[in-house]
Amino acid sequence: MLKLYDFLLSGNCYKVRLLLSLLGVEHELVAVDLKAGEHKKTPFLQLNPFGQVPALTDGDVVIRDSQAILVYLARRYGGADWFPEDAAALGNIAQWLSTASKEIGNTIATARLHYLFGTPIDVAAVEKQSYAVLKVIDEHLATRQWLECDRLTIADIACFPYIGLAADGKLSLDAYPHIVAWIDRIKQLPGYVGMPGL
Ligand SMILES: N[C@@H](CCC(=O)N[C@@H](CS)C(=O)NCC(=O)O)C(=O)O
Repeated sequence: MLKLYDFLLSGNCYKVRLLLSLLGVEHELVAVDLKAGEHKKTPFLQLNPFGQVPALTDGDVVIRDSQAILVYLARRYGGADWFPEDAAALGNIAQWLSTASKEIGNTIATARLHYLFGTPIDVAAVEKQSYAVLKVIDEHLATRQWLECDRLTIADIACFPYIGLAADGKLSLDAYPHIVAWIDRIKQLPGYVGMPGL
């Protein structure tokens, strides 16, 4: 059985739970006790030597990193629409996987880490950077329903959680109506599941 090594409050774990649910893939959730430092010890380090959740096992396949897991699940269990073969479409989707990891991870997700888990940050700087990222994404979504390919892909699933959880980082989405509409569209999807804060 496919196993997701998971932490309930992690947006990176949640994006994998969301795709699994949208695809209807049977799986087992294995809770990793981050408070107890379980992710920094063996046996978890054998799954991800970087000591971070999520990690996924599917038979002999072991994948770490939420974006990489989305790629695997899309190709293994989703139709071609989730992560197409076409070179331009692949590149267009991959740019958002990268954006989820860096531009969103270092800003909007970091603000949330600060307010929920007490991680020290330069609040004013992170806030400014977060709104700059949200502005770019809102402008991108002004002329389209989904981030790429005129349909839901793993680009949307990768970027959605921390943007949807912006309020946890005391960030307002009021100035970004296209993002708000995109969040609503995702929440209407058959098979959608939420998490605390969403
Ligand atoms: N790029 C990785 C980042 C994973 C990540 O930051 N995981 C966090 C939870 S959201 C974690 O395990 N933090 C604990 C730590 O780094 O010690 C991904 O997308 O999966």
